[in-house]
Formats: sequence, C-alpha cells, structure tokens
Amino acid sequence: MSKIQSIQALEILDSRGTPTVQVFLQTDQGLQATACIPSGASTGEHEAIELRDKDPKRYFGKGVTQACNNIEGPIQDLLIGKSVLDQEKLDQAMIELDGTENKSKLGANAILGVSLAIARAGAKSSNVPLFQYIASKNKLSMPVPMMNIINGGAHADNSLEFQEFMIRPVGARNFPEALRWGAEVFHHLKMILKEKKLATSVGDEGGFAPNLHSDQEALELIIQSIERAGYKPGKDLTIALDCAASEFFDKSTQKYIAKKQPTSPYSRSSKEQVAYLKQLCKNFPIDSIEDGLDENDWKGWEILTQECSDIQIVGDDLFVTNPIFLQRGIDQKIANSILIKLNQIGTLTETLNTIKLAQQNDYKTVISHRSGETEDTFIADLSVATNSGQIKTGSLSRSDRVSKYNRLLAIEKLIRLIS
Ligand code: 2PG
Ligand code: MG
Repeated sequence: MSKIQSIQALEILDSRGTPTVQVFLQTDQGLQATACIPSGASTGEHEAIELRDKDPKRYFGKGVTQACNNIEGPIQDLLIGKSVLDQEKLDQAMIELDGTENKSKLGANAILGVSLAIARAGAKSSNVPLFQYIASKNKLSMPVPMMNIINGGAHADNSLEFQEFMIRPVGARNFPEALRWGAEVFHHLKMILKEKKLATSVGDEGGFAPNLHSDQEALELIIQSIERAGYKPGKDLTIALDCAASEFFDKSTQKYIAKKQPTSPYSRSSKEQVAYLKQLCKNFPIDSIEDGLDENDWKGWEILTQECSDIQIVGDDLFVTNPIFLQRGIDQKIANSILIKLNQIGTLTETLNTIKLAQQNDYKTVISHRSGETEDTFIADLSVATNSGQIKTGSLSRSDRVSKYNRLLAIEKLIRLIS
C-alpha cells in the first residue's frame, strides 16, 4: 500500500497562456504522480469555483498562487500518510476541509488537481493503466470522438455566434478509423476555406475560425468537407453543435440575441430559438445539440427536449456535472444527455457519481475537455473507464487537443493487447 509522502503544486500556463495548477504527488514507495487542471471560458453559473488570486499586478488577476499554497498547506497536511487507494475517502476529506457548497475556500482547481494525482498514484501503485484502475470491474469501451472543426462563440474572434461545430464519425468501425475520418475531413475543410479565400487560422479548441455569414454557412462547409473526403454526411459522419447559448442570452429581454453575426443578426424568444434549432436539424444531419438554450431557461429546455426528441440534447452549463442539477433534469424530463467536466464539480469521486446517476437514468454521457487545456490526458482514460460512449476534446490540431486523441489511440491498442 502506497501512502502519500508529499504534495507539491506549481503555477503553470494553460493553452491560452493563462495560469493554472499542476500537482506533484509522491508516495512513501517512491511513486510519483502529477495532474494539470483545465479552465473554461464559457463557464456555467453554478460551476465549482476556480480560485484565482485577483492580484491585478500578476497575470491580470488570474494567478493561482493561493490555490497552490492551499495544496502545499492545508491539503497536504490533511492527506499526508493516507493511502492513495482510498480515493473516495480522500476526496470526501478534501470536500469537508473546504466546507463550502462550491469549493470556494480551497478552490476546485486545487482540490481537483490533488484528486486526479491521487488517482494516478493509485493506478501506479496497483500496477495497472489509469483507465483500468478507474474502471475497476466495470466495462471498458472506446468513445466516439466529437471533433470541433469550426470554432465560434467565446472561443474565437470571428463572426459565429454558436461556439462549436463538431463532426461525429458514427459509422466508423473503431476509434483509429473514427479519428482518421475526422482528420481527413478537417484537412478538406482547410482546402475549401483556402479556395474561398477564408481564414484558416484556428480558435481556442483548434478548429478553424473563419468569418462566415451564418451558422448555415458553417454547416454547409462541413457537409462539403465530408463529401470531398469521400464520406456520406448523416451516415458516416453526423454533425453536433454546442450553441453555448448562455453566452448570447440577454437576461433583461429574455431573448437570444446574435450580435457576432453582422450579416445575419437575430433576436429570438426561447420558442423561436427552439424552432430554429429544429429547422437546422431538418436541413442538416445534426444529431446532437449541447446548450441549445440558456442555463436558466428550464421552461425552454423542456420544449426543446420534447420538440427534438430524436436528437441528443446535451446539458453542459445546465447541469454543470452536478448530481443535484442532473436529478432536477431527470425529474422534469429535461435533456437526455449530460456533458461531463471534472472541474465543474471538483473531484473524481463526484464526477464518477454524476456519470453513474446519468447512466442509471438512461442519460447519455459525453466526457469533455475545457477550452483552456493542458498536456494532461486524464479525460481520455476517464472516457474509456466509464463506458461513456462519447468524448469531445476539440479539433485535429494543437497538442492540447490532439494529445487526448493520441492517448485514446494508445489505450485502444493496450486494450487489444490485454484482451
Ligand atoms: C464547452 C466547453 C468546452 P468552455 O462549452 O463545452 O468545449 O467550453 O471550457 O469554454 O466552457
Ligand atoms: Mg458546452
């Protein structure tokens, strides 16, 4: 049994050049484990709190030295000498030490960093890969990747209101084939953008960020790219959207107002936005819509879920990986799928419990990155270990995104070798 000997923390940078936390954990048997924490841009109101220093003289107030001090101080004091195999107990101890509803005292970035490092140390001490350790006796399965090839919203300074236009290779026979199809479509999209003299620079998640006139234009370009790559839209690859609608919902007028799209601005009621989304699903092979409406527009979500019952309706800002919000959704029959982000809730144990609650109630699960990422690939293992079925971790460019897909390629091979 490995016991925690020391926990150190470092203020590092994420993929946007913003500070984040890295944890280094050492056991008495000389095992070392690390974890880096991601950070969102379009965050849900009810997410666990990411502790930032708010010192305007450093990193525009976004430093995380206090979170690092909390790790090396009270959290280390609490956990020293404890077994790394006691994940649940240690997560619970950190939750209690924090004592707040949203981890605002110690910081969810501090707590999660330690939680994930404990899991990695647990896997090492058990001599099994991380995905196998997390899964325990549960079924392993490779996820379908949702690849975000056009970026908009808060992730790109372009004219698109919707945040993510993703492709899903639902017809691929296995993960390597799914990834190859995605990469081929991505490269065809680049060629098409070049031909049309549109920008091929990328947004925060590695997808292209051209200035287009409308959502429809983005969808048309994706269809063309799928066809040029030799695949059938709707059969080989489908399209998934993350509207991130809380970002363009105007609280005072209760309207969805598209301001980024200069040639096709709109102001729509909740019902009108649902009708618009429904129409998009009719015109394009879209089979998944995330955050189609604002996180507090529960009435609208109810209508969206009813109107688009054959579509995967994913709650991200709506559920914030929190069992309380998910249970409310289950009770009110709202959405049929949940986006899972470790740092929205702040420990591995709570994340696994939310996934379990979703699966017990036939809600689909999508394991997700954040728009500010690091080289850490924990979510790749998590997606396999929890039989989640789906992962979204950005586009087919930039190492902070591709590292997760590459880890999945390695996991797929490992599973083949051990089974
Ligand atoms: C989302 C995420 C990840 P962010 O909205 O789903 O794509 O974005 O991390 O900025 O919240
Ligand atoms: Mg989202």
